[in-house]
Amino acid sequence: MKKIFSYSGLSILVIMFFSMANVCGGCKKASTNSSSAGTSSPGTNEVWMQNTAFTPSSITVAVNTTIKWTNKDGMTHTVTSTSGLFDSGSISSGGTYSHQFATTGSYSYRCTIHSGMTGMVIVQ
Ligand SMILES: [Cu+2]
Repeated sequence: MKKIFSYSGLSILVIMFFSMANVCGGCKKASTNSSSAGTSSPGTNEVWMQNTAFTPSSITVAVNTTIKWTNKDGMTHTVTSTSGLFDSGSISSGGTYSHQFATTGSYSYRCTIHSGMTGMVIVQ
């Protein structure tokens, strides 16, 4: 009787260990997924349209770099050069726009829908 008791006690410990390991594994998986799917900041040569603003509002890149804008908002935005060099047209929620900058200079742009939404690309 005593042997059976200790055996079942061990079984419970083993079961608890594995279920805890599974829970931890699930936690790790969930956090990895959320960090890859919903990263909190734009990557290199990326600009986000988020909360009716360009983030970063000013980006500095080397010549011939392609910058990618991604609309993270639920509303439509545009990426429109104030000098007429580039214009994305309407970018709906989740949409992207890319433009390659082949010449050094400072290029300001804005969203034509939201007047306070401005950004700058500096090409060196
Ligand atoms: Cu906008």
